[in-house]
Amino acid sequence: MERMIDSDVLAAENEKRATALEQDYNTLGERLARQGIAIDDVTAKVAGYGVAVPSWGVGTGGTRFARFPGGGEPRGIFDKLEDCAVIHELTRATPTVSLHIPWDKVDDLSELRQKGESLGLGFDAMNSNTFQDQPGQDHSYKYGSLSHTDAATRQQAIDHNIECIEIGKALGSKALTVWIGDGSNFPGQSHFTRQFERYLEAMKSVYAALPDDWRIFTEHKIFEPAFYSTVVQDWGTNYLIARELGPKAFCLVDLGHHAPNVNIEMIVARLIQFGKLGGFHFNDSKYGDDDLDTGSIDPFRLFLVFNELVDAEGTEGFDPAHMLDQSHNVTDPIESLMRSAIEVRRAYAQALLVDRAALSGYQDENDAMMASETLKDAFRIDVGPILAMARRQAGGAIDPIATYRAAGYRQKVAGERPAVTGAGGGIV
Ligand code: LRH
Ligand code: MN
Ligand code: MN
Repeated sequence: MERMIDSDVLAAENEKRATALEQDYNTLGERLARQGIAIDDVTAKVAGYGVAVPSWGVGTGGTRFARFPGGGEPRGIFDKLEDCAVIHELTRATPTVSLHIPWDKVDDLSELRQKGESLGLGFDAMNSNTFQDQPGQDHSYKYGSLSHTDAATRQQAIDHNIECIEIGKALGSKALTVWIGDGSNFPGQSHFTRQFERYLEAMKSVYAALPDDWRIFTEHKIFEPAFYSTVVQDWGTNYLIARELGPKAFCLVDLGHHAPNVNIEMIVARLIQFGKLGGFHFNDSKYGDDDLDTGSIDPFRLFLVFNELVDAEGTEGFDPAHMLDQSHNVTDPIESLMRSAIEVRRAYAQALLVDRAALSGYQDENDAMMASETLKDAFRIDVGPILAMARRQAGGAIDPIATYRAAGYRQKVAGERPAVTGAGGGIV
């Protein structure tokens, strides 16, 4: 197994923090035991929870307005995989990577698969890209892709999605995520129904190319890049798509793709109830599709989403894919992704601590105060020692960010990888 972080540095950093962690873990264990919870059971569940890292997240992405590259930006997919491996080595929470085609240029698929194996990484859902034009492509997506009025443009978008499935097959992926930017900017520009019909028809061709053991995830987003109407704008449309397409089609919820204050946890519950929750793109936002670190703005909302997921654990066919989707300018992307991976695990751990029997009793008795307090009681527990212990027991870092800095990884790769310029727009 290739290792990116020096094991001596990792051991020394863990050594510094081991005694304090033991003490904090034992104290928390005593507290949870009084509630009838065995801390080691929670730690084991947390240790088994993984979230995929987006390959596009390890570059200094930035916003749609500008990129301000940092040192040691990955030059291609192999460098990106190494950066993803750092995240997993230290957090032990990110065993898979989600690729984006053609942002990730892949010439030799078996070499890439082997590289993943040697780093201990697998490949999660493939992401297609028909929201940008690529150099040399025959038809422009300026007026849409899978829903374009022109059949040849739609076919080009279909072919691209099928190519993503083919690449994914060679890498061991089992899902395709489709997000399109199609929509309109002015009232009257597009016929809502005919446009959606074209989209559905095109998606049926993509669906037909899915292997039996694959799933297809469609991702809704309220607006942007289209500012008047968007073809797949909300979970309702998304649900219709999943139903129209068939049993391998599911809805993907990107937390940043909703209007402010929308009750996302309730959307999650609805999709679970009707068997169509496919997965998540975790991130956080204040205003729109901000792609900020998960849990950095509203950790309570993230906890409420996980509360629904834990509530549904064990439901037949319930197996949502968990992925991060973030990209920003002002932090080291590896640090931000580690923080997000830690935060999703934190929300999961807190949700595991909810007294579900008490909660459902209070719900049945219409005791709004105690029901709400039952949830908040779990949210208020500092589960940090559980997260740190899960990492340490799996060979990761008690403090991933401090260890990453001590290892000097960014400085090392900055010396090896040529600097890139900040010109050009960021990703959407
Ligand atoms: C669209 C989106 C989608 C893309 C990614 C780069 O805003 O969330 O998931 O594939 O960003
Ligand atoms: Mn997304
Ligand atoms: Mn997005």
